[in-house]
Amino acid sequence: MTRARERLIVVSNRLPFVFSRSADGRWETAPGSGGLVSALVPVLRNRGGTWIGWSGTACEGPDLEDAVAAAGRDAGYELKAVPLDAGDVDKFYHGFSNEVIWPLFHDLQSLCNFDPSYWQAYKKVNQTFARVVAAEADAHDFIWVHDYHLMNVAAELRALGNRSRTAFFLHIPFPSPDIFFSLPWRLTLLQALLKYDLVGFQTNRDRRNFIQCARTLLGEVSVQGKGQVLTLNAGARAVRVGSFPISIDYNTYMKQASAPQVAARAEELHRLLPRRKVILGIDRLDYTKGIPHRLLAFRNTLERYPELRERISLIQVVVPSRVDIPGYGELKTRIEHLVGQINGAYVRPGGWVPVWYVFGSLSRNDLLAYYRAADIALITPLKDGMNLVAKEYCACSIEEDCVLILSEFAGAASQLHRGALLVNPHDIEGVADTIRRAYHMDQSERRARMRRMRRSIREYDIFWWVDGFLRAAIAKDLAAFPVPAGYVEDSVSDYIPI
Ligand code: GDG
Repeated sequence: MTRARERLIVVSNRLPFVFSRSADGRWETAPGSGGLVSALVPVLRNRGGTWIGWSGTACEGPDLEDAVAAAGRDAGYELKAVPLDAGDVDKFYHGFSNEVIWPLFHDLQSLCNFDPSYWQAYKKVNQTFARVVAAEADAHDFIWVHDYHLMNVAAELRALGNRSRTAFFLHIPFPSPDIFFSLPWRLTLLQALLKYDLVGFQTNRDRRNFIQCARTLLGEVSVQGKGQVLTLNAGARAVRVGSFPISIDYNTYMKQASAPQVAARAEELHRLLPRRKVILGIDRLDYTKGIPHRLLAFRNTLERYPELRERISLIQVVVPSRVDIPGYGELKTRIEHLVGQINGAYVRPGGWVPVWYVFGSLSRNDLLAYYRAADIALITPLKDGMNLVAKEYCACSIEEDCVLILSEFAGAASQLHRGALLVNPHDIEGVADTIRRAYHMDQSERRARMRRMRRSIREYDIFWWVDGFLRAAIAKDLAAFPVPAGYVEDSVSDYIPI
């Protein structure tokens, strides 16, 4: 049956819910976490459609299908689970996705494990996804595939004879040719990406890297256009390539952060930390987030600027993530060791504790309260596609009286460079000096900077992002997509304050 109206089919590695068996054998459903879920749930809730992804558990069965369908009914859009067995999950998810693509695309080549069996599993799982999508979609539907786990899906769909319009959005950075070329399957993967009708990146830098890789690997490539969306011609294929900086549901964050219970919790945090400025870091447990570097910078601040002792406290929230992947356990140990060292060296028994460390997920209310309570957000990833925490922090800073310290290597820097204090996360003393600068910044500068960032995030919110992406997929005239005001057009050197 063909539908008259194009339906939106979102495809991602995981469904936006986590399914687990309770002690009495029933399935329990909890909302998923992470940047992709935060960004897309409001979209499907608003527009309706279907979300296809893995349920997060290897035990499939009719009762799980019922639980998935019921979660979809409650959420207001359809959910469809892709069955994966434990072997698939191991080599595709833990292996190729998280031991090859994740480190490589974050410029951490030395952490890659290019095991050939990982690539085989990646191809097989992408094919499984494509089969589920092909069974669901007809030629009128619009298939929007997300992220680095599923770069081969369009190629597999085409091999199955599916002709729906397809688009891909990469939530993580795309590396420069020097880095990308170490991937043994670089040509196949690049050609697979070119099977999509539209490929979207977070920043112009990522898009430029992709175009340079295509030029070098394929030779005859030309690029037409100017602005946010370009056309890349490679042989007979014309593929749209765009930069679409992802954002947040600004109004909802702002409204929820204004709620009395959030304000009360934020005040309570301030009461617990009297007469000092609260510095906040919130990250998934991941080596790309630069948590140890940040702790070293905080320690350096206390060492070199003794007048700030007892005047600042760092709340570092680390959200458990990918705990089964080698290296993540060691990272946790390293972080906890550093926290222990700093607190051991500087704590005032019965009084000031320099680092408040939380390992766990915060409730939504607490997350908003932490954002509201923090005088300074210290967001210093070594590399990040965008970093939504930075945008959420600004949206929740209702009094506009706080400072964002942001890594130059977060995609968010290309939008927030005029309001945030940008830092190189590897430069421990530079970050320490910036913490001091943020501490002493006067109120009028704090307000002016925060207002500028909030205005930009309000204007370019998640609905702008979705709308722009979907329009770019269907628009005839790409000249209607100028680079948004305030965005850095091209290279990182345009906004690094050298
Ligand atoms: C990937 C890319 C890109 C965090 N702690 C808690 C919590 N969170 C939520 C935040 C935010 C999300 O998780 C994290 O998003 P990020 O963007 O910061 O990072 P990744 O998960 O690495 O996301 C990233 C993103 O995709 C979107 O494209 O920006 O670059 O790596 O929304 O609020 N939520 C709750 N409790 C917590 O403790 N409830």
